[in-house]
Amino acid sequence: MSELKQWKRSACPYDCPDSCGLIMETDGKTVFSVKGDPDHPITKGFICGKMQHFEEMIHHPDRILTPLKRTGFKGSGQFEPITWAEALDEISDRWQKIIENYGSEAILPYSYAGNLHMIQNKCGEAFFHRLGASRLERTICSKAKTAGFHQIIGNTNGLNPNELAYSDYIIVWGSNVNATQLHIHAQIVNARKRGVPVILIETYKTPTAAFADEVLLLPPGTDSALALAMAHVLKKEHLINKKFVKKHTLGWRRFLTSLDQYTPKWAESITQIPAKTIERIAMAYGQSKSPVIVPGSGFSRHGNGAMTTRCICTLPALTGAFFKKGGGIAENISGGDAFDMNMVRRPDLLKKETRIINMNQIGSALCGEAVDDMGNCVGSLNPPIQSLYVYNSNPVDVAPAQQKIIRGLMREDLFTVVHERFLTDTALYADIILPADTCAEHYAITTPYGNNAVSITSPVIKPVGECKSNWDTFCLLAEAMGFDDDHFKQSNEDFVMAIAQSSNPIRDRWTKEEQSAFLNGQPLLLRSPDIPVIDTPSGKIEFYNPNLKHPLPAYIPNYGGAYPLKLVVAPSIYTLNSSFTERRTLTDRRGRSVLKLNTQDAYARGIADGNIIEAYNDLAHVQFFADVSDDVLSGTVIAEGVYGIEESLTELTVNALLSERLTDDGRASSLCDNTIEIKKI
Ligand SMILES: Nc1nc2c(c(=O)[nH]1)N[C@H]1C(S)=C(S)[C@@H](COP(=O)(O)OP(=O)(O)OC[C@H]3O[C@@H](n4cnc5c(=O)[nH]c(N)nc54)[C@H](O)[C@@H]3O)O[C@H]1N2
Ligand SMILES: Nc1nc2c(c(=O)[nH]1)N[C@H]1C(S)=C(S)[C@@H](COP(=O)(O)OP(=O)(O)OC[C@H]3O[C@@H](n4cnc5c(=O)[nH]c(N)nc54)[C@H](O)[C@@H]3O)O[C@H]1N2
Ligand code: SF4
Ligand SMILES: [Mo]
Repeated sequence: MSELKQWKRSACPYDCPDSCGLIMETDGKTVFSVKGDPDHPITKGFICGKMQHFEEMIHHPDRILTPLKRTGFKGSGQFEPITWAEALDEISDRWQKIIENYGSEAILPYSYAGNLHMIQNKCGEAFFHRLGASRLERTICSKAKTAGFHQIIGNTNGLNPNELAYSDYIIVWGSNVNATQLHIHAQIVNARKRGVPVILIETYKTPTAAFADEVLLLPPGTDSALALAMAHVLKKEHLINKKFVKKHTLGWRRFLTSLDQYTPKWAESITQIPAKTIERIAMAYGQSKSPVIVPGSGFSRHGNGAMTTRCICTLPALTGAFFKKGGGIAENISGGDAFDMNMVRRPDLLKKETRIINMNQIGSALCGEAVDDMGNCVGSLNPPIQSLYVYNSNPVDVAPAQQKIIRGLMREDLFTVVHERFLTDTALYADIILPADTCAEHYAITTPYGNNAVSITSPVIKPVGECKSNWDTFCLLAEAMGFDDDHFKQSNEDFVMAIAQSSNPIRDRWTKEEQSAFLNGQPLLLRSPDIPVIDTPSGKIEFYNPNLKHPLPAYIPNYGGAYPLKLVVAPSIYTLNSSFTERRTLTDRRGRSVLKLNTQDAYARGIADGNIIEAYNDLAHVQFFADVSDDVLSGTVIAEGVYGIEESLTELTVNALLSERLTDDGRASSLCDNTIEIKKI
């Protein structure tokens, strides 16, 4: 029996900084419509186009509703339904045999951020620690940016989107906020109405360019030259906040001395931005009271990504903008610190240090190769990976070196399990598929990475078909493997409440009323101090750091490569990585898979707008449609959006052209630092 229709709270589970609060109209069985939660302090009733019809995803006819077993060859997409009991038996039997023959490190989990909610995102780590499996280094996204922050400002908190209401100068540094940081974007639109200048620093004219007063395009990977030249101008024009620098930073004298070499003229030769423009922007930044930088992650997905982040951070450090209301960096704020993540991750269940495989090098790993940080083969993996368990991710479409990943997944001796909602390009290679649920079907804790509004949510409908959450699935797998730990015997609801009720100094700052409202499902902002606490080992911003390879922020070129065009991958406003591709209304609006290239580069190769072109490098040959314009600088090529193999012209997507090289620090992906050549076909 269905209940009467009513609106219930939920929270967006996607890998997006905002983690919006949602309300869903439901009768307990069906979700009829989805809106932004008007009482959520950041969402304020406003969500992106992707989530406005989330009910279409929940009740999509292509959703996987039962466990499936492969019947055809790997990749054929032929499966038959089986029961959960059969699936669990098969998985536990195969794993027991693999453990006997190769040891437990022959099993590898692969997950990222399909579901960002705290328990559903991290609960697999506890299970695989207990199993003694190889560990996955989860660094595909922005760990080089985190490492760069650590090198200079540590864990110092940044701004919430709402605080941009006090900013008087905004630099959006390599973020397509219009697509990826919706509530910051809304604040930027408001700020412009107040007359606040908005500067965008990008590799191409993204949709956000339409919302900026000035767009500075530079070749990918050159931002640190721009940042250092801006710092040079701040010094030359006496725009450094001496009081702040003396009191709150370390090594400022050495850093200021090093700036002499980084003149705007020098930076012009690297960034193609005229020296006069660099001077003007730096002065406007330095003369503002509360300038804010809104950084994206694209610039950090380069061989010099951590260093670039560090160089950008020098600007609010020199001006003292960090301590100004609405000033500093709109980043480094999250709800994560308010909970004990180890209650979910359970590092204590790891009985001995197990092998670590970097997720950006999954292709090599599946092909049995041990590789170094530059992705070069240095030997064989021992033991080889005999089983891969994928959840919350779609590596065939999102990870680099796509051809290698597919080759690895084709191995007859590899036992692959994929826990998914749809038959993704990765699930096609599974031996067993387990059906995954959605945020409407389970309990969750929301800990955003772009603001600090946290919430707990309950299911609004019963699970669709036989779908199960990640938590419930890992509990069943634990039982099938004979683990008797109480941890895996908690219900999803009890686990959420145990975490939500555990004491934590950040949540303890709430009043008693706030604490009980939170436990009753009210999304609430955490209280952060008015002035951020500089959270580095010295308690100061560290311009000089003798423990690093480069003790001072410096210009280090990115990796580049042998081919003439620099390839950047960027997000699409209509989809989110490979998620949302089941929704035809969104993919139709996104259109076909194109490479954006400059008019001169196209002309030199006899390419016209709309032509089919082949992009190639040492890794692969991939075809696209050409999108020719001056929105991109000559020498740069852009691939927006993650496309599926079915939508591609050559059974490969742009990820086949991306290398497995890791960044300078943070061991992150260098997805935006690859080179290609293009020809018309
Ligand atoms: N609609 C939508 N929303 C999303 C996503 C999505 O795919 N679609 N992805 C989600 C995820 S996983 C993440 S991590 C966040 C990311 O969101 P943000 O961290 O805000 O970053 P992006 O918008 O991905 O920024 C990438 C931008 O960096 C630029 N870029 C690349 N290299 C350089 C460089 O060297 N210098 C400069 N200045 N710019 C460079 C690219 O042109 C691109 O526009 O967004 C999330 N939200
Ligand atoms: N070409 C290109 N490549 C990219 C990027 C790009 O912009 N361009 N972006 C990069 C970035 S920044 C990132 S973070 C990565 C993201 O890589 P991923 O985190 O792998 O992101 P998605 O492609 O969204 O895949 C998530 C999958 O998880 C599934 N899923 C969702 N919820 C659940 C759940 O509760 N349980 C289970 N078991 N599964 C669930 C979804 O159906 C989906 O197939 O991609 C990277 N790769
Ligand atoms: S994808 Fe991002 S902007 Fe859209 S509803 Fe989810 S959290 Fe909000
Ligand atoms: Mo990401």
